[in-house]
Amino acid sequence: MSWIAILMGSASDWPTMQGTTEVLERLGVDYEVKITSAHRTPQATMDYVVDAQGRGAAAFICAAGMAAHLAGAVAARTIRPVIGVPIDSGPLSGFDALLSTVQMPGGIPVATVAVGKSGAKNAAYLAAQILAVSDATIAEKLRADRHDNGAKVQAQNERLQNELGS
Ligand code: RP5
Repeated sequence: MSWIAILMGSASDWPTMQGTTEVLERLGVDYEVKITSAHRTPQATMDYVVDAQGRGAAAFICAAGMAAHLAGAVAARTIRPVIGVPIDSGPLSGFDALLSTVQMPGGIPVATVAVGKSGAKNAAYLAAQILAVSDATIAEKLRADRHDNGAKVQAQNERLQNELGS
């Protein structure tokens, strides 16, 4: 069974990254989540990447704030897809983490999602979409989720039109 490895640089990233685990659970995707830092625990981070890859992790989601090098460091060590979530911690509100995560040199990609909570959710959707290429059950859950999202917007519009009396 394929699963997703989620890494984050600090416990302070967890409130944001709970958005990732909530989506993965809804979509029936297995995952592990670990606090490990490119700067503060570099060897443990590399050891975990090798171990997780050996145990079948299909993709890595890496969240970090400030000088966010976690996703890039992981991408340097694996050819599994790496998704980077820039966290809006620190005085620059995530702009620093966005640039640190997205500006990878050619050949070592990090699929970088939006800063903060939306990015945390989309990292889960993107990981699920990667698994859905070869997993029909996850593909069906993704289709149902898209349908529900559309239905919510339509319901919002109907309520607005009723309020406006149109
Ligand atoms: C990054 O520095 C972490 O990913 C976190 O977003 C930020 C601040 O870390 P803490 O000082 O809260 O541990 O490495």
